[in-house]
Amino acid sequence: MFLNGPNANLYGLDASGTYGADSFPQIEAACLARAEELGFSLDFRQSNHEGVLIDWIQEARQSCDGVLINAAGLTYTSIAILDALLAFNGPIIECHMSNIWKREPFRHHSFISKAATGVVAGLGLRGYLLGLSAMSELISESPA
Ligand code: DHK
Repeated sequence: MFLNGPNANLYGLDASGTYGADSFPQIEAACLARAEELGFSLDFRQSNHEGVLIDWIQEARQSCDGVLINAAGLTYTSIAILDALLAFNGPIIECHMSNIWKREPFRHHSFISKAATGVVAGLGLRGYLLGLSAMSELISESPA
């Protein structure tokens, strides 16, 4: 499962270019294509609502081998998302399109990193695709 948080649906529409030129549907299509190449099924979702993201992380406990998550602005505020991720038993990759440590200080501390197996940031869509490749390897290395 690949979860995207608030405002991720606006990627590509931001005049500053912080999140790259690709639109959210293009990012989704590229991720689904990469997952197909890697040979696993991908459930790619976006919500602007914290509780919905938490429900989806809980759902992943039953149905998914791994979780990739860009919690967007909730990265810096949501202990509830951290707790949901801590209850997930499998690899978790935290993704950010931008290099959050190069940005404003309030983006420098992620609450959810404590639950993450690894973090990819600053590489735009390329980072999402790298995250999928890493997830494929982590899942195949996990004990059955
Ligand atoms: C996305 C957001 O929407 C921001 O709130 C985060 C993250 C960074 C990203 O780089 O993908 O600060």
